[in-house]
Amino acid sequence: MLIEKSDINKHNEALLKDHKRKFEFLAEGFNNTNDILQKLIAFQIAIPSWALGTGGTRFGRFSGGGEPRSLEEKMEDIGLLHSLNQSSGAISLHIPWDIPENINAVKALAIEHNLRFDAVNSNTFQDQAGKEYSYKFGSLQHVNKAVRTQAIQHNIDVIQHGVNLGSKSLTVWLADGSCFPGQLNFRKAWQNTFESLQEIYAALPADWKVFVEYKAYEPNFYSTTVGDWGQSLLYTSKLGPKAYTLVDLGHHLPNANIEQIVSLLLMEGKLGGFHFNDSKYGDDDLTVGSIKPYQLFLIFNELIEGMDAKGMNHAADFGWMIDASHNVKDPLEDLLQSVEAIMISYAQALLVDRKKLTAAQENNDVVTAQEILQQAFRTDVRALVAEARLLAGGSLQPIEFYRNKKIRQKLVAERGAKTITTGL
Ligand SMILES: [Mn+2]
Repeated sequence: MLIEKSDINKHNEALLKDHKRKFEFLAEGFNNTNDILQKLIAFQIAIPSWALGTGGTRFGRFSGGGEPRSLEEKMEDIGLLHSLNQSSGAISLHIPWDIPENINAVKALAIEHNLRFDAVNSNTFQDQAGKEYSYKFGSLQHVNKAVRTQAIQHNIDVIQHGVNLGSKSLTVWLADGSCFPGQLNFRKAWQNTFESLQEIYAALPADWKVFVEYKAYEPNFYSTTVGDWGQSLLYTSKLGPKAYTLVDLGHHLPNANIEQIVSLLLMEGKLGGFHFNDSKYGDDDLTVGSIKPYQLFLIFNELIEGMDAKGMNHAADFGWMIDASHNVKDPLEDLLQSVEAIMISYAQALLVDRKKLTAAQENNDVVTAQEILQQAFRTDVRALVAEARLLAGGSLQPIEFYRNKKIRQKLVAERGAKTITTGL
């Protein structure tokens, strides 16, 4: 469904006076407002193709209706989000759930919706139709070389799909691990996984990256073969310069200091990308910023500090992606909330007075250091983020627009109430 620009303008007009009042009040407090606005406009977050339908849990799935039935409809949904917030101009594909049937048509659709293809994701956590071997006991780590070969080939196929679309990176998340002590020889599992990753690495085009994602537990509950950032860093360091670690916020043990992990990976030049979500207990895949907004701000604070120290481009040098699942919310509304939360944290982190913070750190002035961070975090930057959206041609209030225009109802009418998103 294409959103008419004139509808967005009309919607914005009614909100403009109130918005301008809030924005001007806020902007008075900064001397680099334009610089911040330009950075916000440039910052794009990839939407994963698997987050557009209702995810559900192992206990059940409650469809919201009107869910996309094909890759093309998923792209239309992301195009819809992007036209509203102007910050969702990328898609991260999951293979084999989203294998394009007609490459040229899919590429044309991406251009129509102003989307680029971010990392492509392989899947060796499920058995695939028509494939000889099962991944029940792992894929790249498997004790049987034939299983490993099948999984390696799948990843190479995924790279080829990505090349066809113009993607530049592959994300490998492995469910590999063990559920019980004694099940696995850790050393052999590590070696098998490493050798498999080496073969995948060798198939990467020159200008590609591979992201090795880690996860503490689930679906395996005793050990995971890429279980934490240290293990991922070990793989990516040994693989070579095209290999990077990917941080998924939900993939840590409780209370892990993710901002410190991010800072050190960045320092080592091994941070490649992000999967944003939020969690209370584990890999909950909740709306970004819904549970721990301060943590998200602290992560962005380290990201900006580290990227600026290296002269990196905030928007272009990492893969910024959402990885979430929606059980009770409309997925599109949830994604609008997530993108907004990311932009708010990014904007707040841009407000941190770096010079003063460095001085406070050098003087061991703990109180001032904390005050500086909290000054930025407690600034309500929503009008700043909205102004960036407005300048880019988006909606001042995306969720309000979405509801006023009854977009979900229209999608249900178009696609049906009982649709199930491919892959879910
Ligand atoms: Mn992830």
